[in-house]
Amino acid sequence: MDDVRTQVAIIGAGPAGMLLSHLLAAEGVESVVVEARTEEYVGSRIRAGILEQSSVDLLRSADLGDRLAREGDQHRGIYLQWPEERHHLDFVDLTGRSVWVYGQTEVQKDLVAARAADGQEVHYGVSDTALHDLESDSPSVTFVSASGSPTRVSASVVVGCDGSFGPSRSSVPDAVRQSWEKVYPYSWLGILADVAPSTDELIYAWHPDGFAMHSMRSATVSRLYLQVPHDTDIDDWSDDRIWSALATRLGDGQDGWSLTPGPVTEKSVLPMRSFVQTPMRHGRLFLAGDAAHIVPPTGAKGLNLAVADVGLLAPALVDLLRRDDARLADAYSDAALRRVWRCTHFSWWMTTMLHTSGDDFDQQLQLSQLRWVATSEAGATGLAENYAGLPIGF
Ligand code: FAS
Ligand code: PHB
Repeated sequence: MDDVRTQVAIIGAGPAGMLLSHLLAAEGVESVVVEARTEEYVGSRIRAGILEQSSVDLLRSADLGDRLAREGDQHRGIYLQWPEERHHLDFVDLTGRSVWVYGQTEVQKDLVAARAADGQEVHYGVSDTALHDLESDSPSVTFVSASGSPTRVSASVVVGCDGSFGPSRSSVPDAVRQSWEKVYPYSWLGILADVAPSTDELIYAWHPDGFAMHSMRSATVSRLYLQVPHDTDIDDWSDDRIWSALATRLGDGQDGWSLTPGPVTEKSVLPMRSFVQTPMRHGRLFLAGDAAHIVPPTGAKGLNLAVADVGLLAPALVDLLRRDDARLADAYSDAALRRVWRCTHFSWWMTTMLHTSGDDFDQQLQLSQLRWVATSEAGATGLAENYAGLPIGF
């Protein structure tokens, strides 16, 4: 067994794990990151597209904002749409905060580059990851390295940043663990297309056929989504069928607006669920990001919640390990969960407001909600405040 000693053992090299290692290193706290996949695989996953103000502020404060400033696209707000109507919500006018289009793949690239420059130890391609002695002062993580070597990382703290299928969340004993889950009866069919966006800012569209969204990744790459039944087979959706449904639901031809189709370069079906597990700390194990919670992507909160968790956890671990001050660490779970539940509610609200269920009464309520949010400053401010992101530590 190869033995490694560090201060913080981080499981998962996604945005939560890599950002945590970066913030800890900036305060002189060492970590080792272990990751089941290859660096290339982790970096290639097409996921989140929107950074809220709080995430941008944190990345900038951590010297991770240079390329974001050059290549990110700052948006003032979004459009809400239903047949015959499209309304712009201006988050800056309503709350003074905005959002950025900057894909998770770009955030991951910036994190990987920063950690490499710093000489961060990341073990990619590991297997048989296991957590040990989490209720002692000397917890550890064991795994088999990509080269086949059984390895133990001994640390003062273990942080599970291993997403919704990693071993960390189940390492919290059943006796103290509580979880909530809601599975939605629909999924998102998402495409990437090599075509300039047909809109300047995101369009969230309610339509009797189902929800649709027009997002983007750059001036030449569009990202679009369709509500589909949750057991949808992607092979049933040709590119032509996808573009035709997007045109219908996004209002092609409405008020002179048209959707420009283009070559589809990636398509996938993303199931939608809400999941929260408490507590986000047990003994010397802390959870951050998808390891503790999952939100449907309608509120653009998944990545931003992971960033917010880490923004709370990093200073807590620095205080614990550098100053022997456990107050922030003891408060971490409750503090993180306040935002987790706020974002879980917002993501559920956006999802149930915009996705059709076939129930006519529900559809009347949805249209009434949309009209109220689009025309009432109070309603619009409520959406804007949640979408553009509450200050970290809310
Ligand atoms: P991640 O899942 O990114 O990272 C966890 C890492 O842990 C992974 O790399 C995994 O390989 C590793 N791991 C797991 N088990 C391990 C083990 N046993 N040993 C070692 N490593 C292990 N969010 C949005 O805001 N908008 C979106 O549009 C959106 N789309 C999404 C689409 C998909 C298909 C998915 C799955 C998620 C999407 N999300 C979206 C949410 C997503 O962005 C997450 O919130 C974000 O990746 C969270 O980051 P992490 O917590 O780091 O988890
Ligand atoms: C995306 O661009 O992938 C995206 C944007 C907003 C969302 C979800 C996904 O709510």
